Amino acid sequence: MELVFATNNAHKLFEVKEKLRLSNSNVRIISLSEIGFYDALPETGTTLQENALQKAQTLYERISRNCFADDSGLEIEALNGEPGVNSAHYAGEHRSHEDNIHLVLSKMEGISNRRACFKTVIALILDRKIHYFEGRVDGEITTEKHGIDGFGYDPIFRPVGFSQTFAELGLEEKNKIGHRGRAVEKLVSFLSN
Ligand code: ITT
Repeated sequence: MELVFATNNAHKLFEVKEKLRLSNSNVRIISLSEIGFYDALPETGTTLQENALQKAQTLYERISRNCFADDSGLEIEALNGEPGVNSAHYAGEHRSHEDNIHLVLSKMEGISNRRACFKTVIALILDRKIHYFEGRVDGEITTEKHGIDGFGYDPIFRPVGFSQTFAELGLEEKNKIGHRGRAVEKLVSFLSN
């Protein structure tokens, strides 16, 4: 089965492809560049679910093919759930991972409650019907960056039960326990039933 992935984030695309490869799934992911779709995918909703649906629906309306989108965010308890749905442009519209990390670390300076979680919502449009799949991983925000793998906030997020950040653990481990990996597992199990 072929599904177009409505994302402009190359890291997400790679993560999901790897997860499907290791799950021996028969789902083949088609990227936006493979179908020559270069337009922006708006995400103006106030929740991950709204944004995931908005991205998937924008694409579906244009190409009429089965597709899905992923909207993800980091929620930090001591910052009342920030950056949350604003994770991509927390430090401004220029969407710099470096600046976002810097802003989180400076807001967290001197705060001892460092609990946080990553959440993913996948919206799948299959034969015109909408389905949602969610994934979550709990952890904590480190006091400085560690590691070079991954993207976004990975260098400052240490999942519960590990002494390394996602950026140190690497993709295979992140995909086993992470928010996106868990949501993709649910998607795969839905599609195989
Ligand atoms: P698309 O909407 O094109 O898929 P995006 O980068 O805008 O790509 P999101 O809105 O879902 O994707 O993600 C918001 C931001 O949250 C993202 O830019 C990262 O900064 C952060 N983020 C999401 N997933 C992450 C992950 O697995 N690890 C670290 N940071 C992540």
